[in-house]
Amino acid sequence: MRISLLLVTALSGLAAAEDGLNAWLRYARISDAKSYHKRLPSVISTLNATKGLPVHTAGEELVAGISGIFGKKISVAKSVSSKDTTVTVGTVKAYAAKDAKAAKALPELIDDGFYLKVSRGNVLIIGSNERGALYGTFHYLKLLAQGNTSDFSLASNPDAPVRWVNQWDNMQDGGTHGSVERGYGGDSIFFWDGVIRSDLTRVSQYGRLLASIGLNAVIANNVNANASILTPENMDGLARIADAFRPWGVQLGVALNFAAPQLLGGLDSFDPLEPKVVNWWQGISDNLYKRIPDMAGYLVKANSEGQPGPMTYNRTLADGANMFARTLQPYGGIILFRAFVYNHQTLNQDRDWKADRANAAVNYFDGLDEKFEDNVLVQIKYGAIDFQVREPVSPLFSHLRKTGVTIELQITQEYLGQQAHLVYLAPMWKEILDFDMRVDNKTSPVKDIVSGKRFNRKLGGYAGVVNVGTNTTWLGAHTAMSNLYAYGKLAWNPSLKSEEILDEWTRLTFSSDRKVVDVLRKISMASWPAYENYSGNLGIQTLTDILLGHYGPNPASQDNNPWGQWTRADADTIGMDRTVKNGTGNAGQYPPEVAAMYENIETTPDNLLLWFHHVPYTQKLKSGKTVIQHFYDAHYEGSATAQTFVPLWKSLKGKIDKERYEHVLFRLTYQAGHSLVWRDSVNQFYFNKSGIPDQKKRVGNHPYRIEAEDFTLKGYRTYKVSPFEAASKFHAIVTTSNTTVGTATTKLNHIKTGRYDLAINYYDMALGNSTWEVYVDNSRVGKWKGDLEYELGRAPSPYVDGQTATRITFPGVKIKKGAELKIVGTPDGLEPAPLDYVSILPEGIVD
Ligand code: GCW
Repeated sequence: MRISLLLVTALSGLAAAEDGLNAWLRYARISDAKSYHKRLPSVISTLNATKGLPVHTAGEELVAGISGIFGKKISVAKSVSSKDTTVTVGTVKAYAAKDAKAAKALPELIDDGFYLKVSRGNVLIIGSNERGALYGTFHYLKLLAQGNTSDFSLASNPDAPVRWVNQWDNMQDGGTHGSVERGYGGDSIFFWDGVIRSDLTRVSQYGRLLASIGLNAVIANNVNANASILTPENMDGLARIADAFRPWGVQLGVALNFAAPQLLGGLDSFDPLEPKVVNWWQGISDNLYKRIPDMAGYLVKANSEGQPGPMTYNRTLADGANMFARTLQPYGGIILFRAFVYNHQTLNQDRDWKADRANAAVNYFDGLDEKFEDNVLVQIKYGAIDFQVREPVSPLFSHLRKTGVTIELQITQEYLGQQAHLVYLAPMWKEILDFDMRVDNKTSPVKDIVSGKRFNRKLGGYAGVVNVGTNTTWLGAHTAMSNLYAYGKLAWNPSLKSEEILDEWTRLTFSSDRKVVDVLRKISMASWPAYENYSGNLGIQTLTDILLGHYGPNPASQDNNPWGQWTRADADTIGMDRTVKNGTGNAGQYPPEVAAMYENIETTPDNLLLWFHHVPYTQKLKSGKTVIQHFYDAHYEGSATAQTFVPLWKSLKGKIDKERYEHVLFRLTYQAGHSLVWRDSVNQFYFNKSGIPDQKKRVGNHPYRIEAEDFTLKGYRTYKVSPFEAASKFHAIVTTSNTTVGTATTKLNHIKTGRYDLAINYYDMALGNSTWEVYVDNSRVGKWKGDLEYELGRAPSPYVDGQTATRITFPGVKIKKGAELKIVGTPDGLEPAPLDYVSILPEGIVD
């Protein structure tokens, strides 16, 4: 009963406003809908459907889809006459029971695969299992939503069996990083106040989205796991989550805290070789499977970033993983054991030129390949360190041959703009998946290692850290959902092209209008290269604040701490020497052909130069530019590209519903401004460090700017910003107290009378909502509030820094020569209405 109620709510959301809840499953009415009716089936026949299981769901989804898209009411029929045009959905087994001969003639299907045939209104959707039948149904509905009713047939099988989602949801808000660790779309849809939410409507809706892109399991709780997930009450709650997912063919898995036997079980040890510990875990698995017979398995982060693990007892990682694996074997479950193992406390960059976090995974896992149980998969982040804007593929992919692996991708944009910047990630993932590791000098693309093909392994696949939240947009921004869509699509078929995935997503999410599709493609395909250009190029990593929110620029934070995301930048040189010859030896962890490429500076691609080599700023790249000039140019180019997103999006006005048009416009405008913050911070930082001027004389030279500290100040005072590069000329102004209204005035004697874009750079901290007003000759041009912390889900910061620096622009303001420009800042809470500078920009100039 509960399940069917959930279904009804999930489906009845279809007619709701365009708030993003239905993402790409809107089933929006197509133009000329009636003209399709005769080519559509008139009844639905579900074979052997059981309420609460995917074939039954497929029937309901067909009803909702065909009615939404075409306004045609059809229903699931008990019996079907030969006169009816019918869409038949079921499993191979059910189909064979009806028509053994026809079932024999089906093409080969592996688990989760489906066969789909459309022939003049008669449609056959046969899944290898229930889930496959639902996947085939979604495939058919996606075609219908794009107006495609043509006859065709297709057999589709997944490239890999494991296509999981990891959510980093905490049991309790205020835990590590709030409700969802590195989540930018609101609170957890699963947990609140230490327990599983009573209303799991959003979980069911999430299951629907995941099923529609072929994803088959979810770990709902954070890998930094709270042992309390395993209390009897929470196990009951987990069973409710599993119930909400089951109609969609999505299985539930659980992230475990290695020390739970001690933390929760009251044992005096969590040593994986101690019988009482093993028994304790067996009891947990038994109890979970009693409640969730189809549970997918476990996810474990051990001995990493303060998490407990087997090494606490001098046991190997394999000892740890196998302990869980054995408790799962009676039930057919699997364990994903993370390779993200490193010590974040002992690495020392001054003491040891050879210390290198990038070496950790191979060092820890070497020698263990033969040791893992068959149901252990090692889960490896795509790069050797941590979800940076560009990393070489993790060398560990080439070391494990017997042990199955999953590749961990991050859909939530932790280091990549936190959904406040549009960054379409499929092109980056494709580069990773297509990268040829040349194991044994043979073709070895990462995608074939992951799927199991390259080393003949049965198990393998994908784990995507998604981190949706209660926001109706799921991820915090409508456009960020193209990344979730692409993740599912690539996990099913990594050979799809980034552009084709995107176009399909756009048509389903926004509109099939040619212009809409073109514009989103232009913006999206340019977005990762742009972000790389303005946030960290040449393989230096995302130069973000790694100690605080991982969001805005702060290059200095990379170095001189044990986190190991070092740049080793000094006055003359920059980059990590990872060669075998003279550095950390990391290049040597790759198979010989790849190792040779990275060892040699001549053959290392420019985009990874500083990942593998330590060079002078004057080192010449293959392009002929020096490293430092490339930095300057790339930051200007990247941020210039981000400026183009705004007019491109504006060209779609009227073609997108108002709600989503405004939402996206707001973010793209913000991104354009913040990309300038990135550009100027990173460029100022390296100019300051190297002392080498920009050949094009842009860095540190901004003729349209007036520094706030150069205004006449009343109630405002000059403030030295830290890190220095987060402010133009290193200074900002703040109100003299948090109750004093500040006024900053200046005379615009240097400009000609005309129309200007008035750009104001200020800081919006998470400590209050200051108000600013700007006047030209005492007439008010605008007023705004510092409330971005509510508008954008990105990590909040209480500082005047690169995270909070932002820009607002008032376009086309009429200003007379000699006019008085006045800004009034009213502090709020602890936010002192900070201002950095004003730019008076002639038309067409952005600076
Ligand atoms: O990227 C880092 C994140 C942590 C995360 C960790 C991991 C879940 O900053 O928030 O913890 O990686 O992947 O375990």
